[in-house]
Amino acid sequence: MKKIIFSGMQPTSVPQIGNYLGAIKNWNALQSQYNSLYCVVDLHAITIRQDPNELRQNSLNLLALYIAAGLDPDENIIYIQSHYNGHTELSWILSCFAYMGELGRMTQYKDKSSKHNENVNAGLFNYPVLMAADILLFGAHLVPVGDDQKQHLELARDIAIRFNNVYGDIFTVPEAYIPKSGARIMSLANPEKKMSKSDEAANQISLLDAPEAVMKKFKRAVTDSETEIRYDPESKPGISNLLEIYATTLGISIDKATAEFAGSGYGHLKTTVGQAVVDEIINPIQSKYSDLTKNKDYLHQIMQKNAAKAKELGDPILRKVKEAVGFIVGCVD
Ligand code: ATP
Ligand code: LTN
Repeated sequence: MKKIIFSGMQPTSVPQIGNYLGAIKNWNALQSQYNSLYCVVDLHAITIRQDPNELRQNSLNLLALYIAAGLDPDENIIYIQSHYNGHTELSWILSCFAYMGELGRMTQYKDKSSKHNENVNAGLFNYPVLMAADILLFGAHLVPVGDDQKQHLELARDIAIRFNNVYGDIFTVPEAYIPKSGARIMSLANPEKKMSKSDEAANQISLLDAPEAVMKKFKRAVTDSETEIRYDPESKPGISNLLEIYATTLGISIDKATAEFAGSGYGHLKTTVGQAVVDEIINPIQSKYSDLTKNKDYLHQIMQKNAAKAKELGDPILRKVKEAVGFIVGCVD
């Protein structure tokens, strides 16, 4: 039996290259060795206010983008989180095993609540519990994510262990898979800040940006007042970010990438990295994406078929959890 992977992404906007290099690229690499579930986490997205029509469109587009970026929809369970109610059911149960103190310490909660201080809702606070439910519902062994999700993964593990200590071996304790390079791509305009898909367009490279726009953004990338190309995220965040994008895009080491640019100027670095991103990521994804989005029937079929597969996998675990905590199961359904 293959081990299980679960990962997901919020349909908050169009994914950016950080999402690709930190997460989707590894999903692609791991897909043949695992039974994988890749989810469009629309329930998580509403912790920040969303326009309903945009959310619907973004969710469908993200599903298409998963496929365009290389995930095989017949080999992986690619689906929409709200299409299977097991997520919310388990989330409630797990919220009774998560402490206010630990949830309050989550960096993402602190960041997002200060950014959206007009709407610090309980969903934002409980966000990591729903994420733990996503993972534990399927007995996932491995969770490939970027560096910013490490703390949430730790919490999911703690909740699983805490629950198992009370009720026996119900949950698989998941491991995070965080890549050595590409786990934290920084904004091109402000290399001290993580690149984010919900940030301003100028600060990120969206996977659907036109190739010319991508090149323009790379040419404008903030660097420093020196001339030497060297990997040192502390003192040279802009240059180091460009080297990291280049190395991860081509699947080479940072050392090799740095050696390639020995003696070059910053201008050459920027255009070479931009071109690599266009050739390796932007063009291949976009050429498949436009066909896929035209084929709504196909996408609907995938959503339907895969939500059913997720339910098949999740329901037996959910039932075990309900039995364990003392619910009356089996007499109604
Ligand atoms: P938002 O701006 O809506 O919070 P985001 O761009 O931060 O979005 P998420 O949907 O939160 O993206 O993350 C999806 C996946 O991409 C996660 O595994 C996350 O760790 C990874 N990821 C997000 N940003 C980066 C980044 N800058 N570098 C590497 N990985 C990233
Ligand atoms: N919180 C994640 C998205 C997410 C996720 C998950 C990732 C929701 N549920 C389960 C891995 C496993 C984020 O990237 N913001």
